[in-house]
Amino acid sequence: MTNEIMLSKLGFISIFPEMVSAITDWGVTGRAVRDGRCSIEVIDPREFATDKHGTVDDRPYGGGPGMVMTAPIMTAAVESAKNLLGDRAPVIAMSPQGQVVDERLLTTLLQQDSLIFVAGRYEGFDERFVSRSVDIELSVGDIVVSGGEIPAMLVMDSLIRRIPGVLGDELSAEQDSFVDGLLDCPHYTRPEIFEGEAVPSVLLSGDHARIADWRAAQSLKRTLERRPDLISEFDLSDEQRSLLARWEMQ
Ligand code: 9D3
Repeated sequence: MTNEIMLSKLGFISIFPEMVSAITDWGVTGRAVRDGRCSIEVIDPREFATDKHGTVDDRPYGGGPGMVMTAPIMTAAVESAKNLLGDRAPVIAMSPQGQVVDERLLTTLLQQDSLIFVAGRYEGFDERFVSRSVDIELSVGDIVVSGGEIPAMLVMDSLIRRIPGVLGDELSAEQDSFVDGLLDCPHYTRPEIFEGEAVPSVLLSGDHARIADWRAAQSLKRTLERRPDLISEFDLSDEQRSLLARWEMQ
């Protein structure tokens, strides 16, 4: 990112706060946290419950199945997160009713210095909490999961890996699928022949220009075949356009 402000502080509000270890303890995101490239404040709404059982939910007005996370408790949890992360930190509630996340949205979220993620359980949040305290509702797509924690951590993972310096030796985040709008090319490693199937010879040629061309063509071909919805003529280069035109003739 060439922007002035860069994301470095995250909040994670959840009644299952230990789930955040999936991010903080493993891999690229774990290293980012250990190296101080980002920090994660974890808040359990149960801390703000007023009864001895730590109740955070209640029965829905109008009846029906399931429970609803209460507005007073979720509001207190967000206030607490804002005390830790700053008043202007956008609040993102994970919800099946939200906007479906993509890299374009992540690019705008990366330009905030702090973000607060709210994960729900049960049927969801009291709508008055959503309308008063939530800036963005995010979904991870048309799939039903058991709560907002894994969706929130999916988005947090994707954000953290795009913080400058987080990806070291690994492929740069700029080259990743979807950031340039195309699927990745196929990859091969040893052995050179596996069950009679050889590695494409171009990859053994040592001709780096030809290899780069082959990979770019494979990316474009696979995207055309598997995810034509990702191809917008706007951001194709002249070379890509002529490759596409050639394939469309065949
Ligand atoms: C009965 C209707 N269901 C709503 C589609 C109930 C329901 C299912 C799953 C209520 C909450 C949930 C929990 N899901 C999330 O919190 C969630 C989610 C998801 O299920 N799919 C995609 N993105 C997300 S973000 C948060």
